[in-house]
Amino acid sequence: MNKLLKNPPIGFLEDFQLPTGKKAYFASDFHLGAPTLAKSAEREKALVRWLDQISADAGIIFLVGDIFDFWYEYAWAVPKGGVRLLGKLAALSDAGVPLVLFTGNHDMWMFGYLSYELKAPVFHQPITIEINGQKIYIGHGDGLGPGDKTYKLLKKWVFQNPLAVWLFKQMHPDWGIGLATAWSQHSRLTNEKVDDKKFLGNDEWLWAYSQQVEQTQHHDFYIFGHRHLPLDLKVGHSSRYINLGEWINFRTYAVLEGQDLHLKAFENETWQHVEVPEAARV
Ligand SMILES: [Mn+2]
Repeated sequence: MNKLLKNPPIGFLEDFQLPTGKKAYFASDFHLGAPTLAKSAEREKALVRWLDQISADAGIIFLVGDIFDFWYEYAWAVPKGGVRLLGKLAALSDAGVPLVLFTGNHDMWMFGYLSYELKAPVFHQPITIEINGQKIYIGHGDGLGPGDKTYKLLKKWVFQNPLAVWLFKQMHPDWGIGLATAWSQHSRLTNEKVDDKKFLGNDEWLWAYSQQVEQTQHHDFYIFGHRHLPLDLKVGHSSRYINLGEWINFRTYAVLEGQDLHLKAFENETWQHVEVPEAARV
């Protein structure tokens, strides 16, 4: 396991208090840079409008992975793009809004630069936090739950392998970023359609994972990205699994107001919850 990819200490989140009247916001899977620069630019501007809107009452903002379709930090270089989003996040951070970042399977190679610029912790694995008395388990979600053996092996032996990460770093950034971008864009994102996205019932692996964690340790909410399908499902007696969806089609996010968490969509009137059977409903 690459030491650089280990979680930092939980820091200020340990005893974080949301100021009265403020809310906690959660969003993931922006995939900036994909599938084309033009489409990404449109999405990035929507993200800036969203951040402008929520800045009125945001007490903390969680960005839960796959912010970039590809991200890798060299010693002196980072990929082009994302400057509007990063500028907006930096401004929010400078104005005193706490930011918390998670890496996803597309942008796991964050080694301190964004953490420094945005004054935000960057987590590589899920964490447990408590806000407004609600215990929340939160992470991107890649490599968790049953199945996806190929990815789990790749993550362990290639993506997070210290030698592989070091070898990649030896490549000139034009080659490294070029190669990785091509690889990333050949993945599912470019081809996926909203219609293909159906609730998989008991095969929803992050739902299964949430139920498994809940058996040993109670959390009020399980919040993940990665699935690209906005879901709000019952876990155990009183807990919920929220999937944050994505910003290519849905522009969904979650907001914690008081003790309740809601899934919402930004500038997307036609969005509705994914149809799930009665038993899974919250
Ligand atoms: Mn994703």
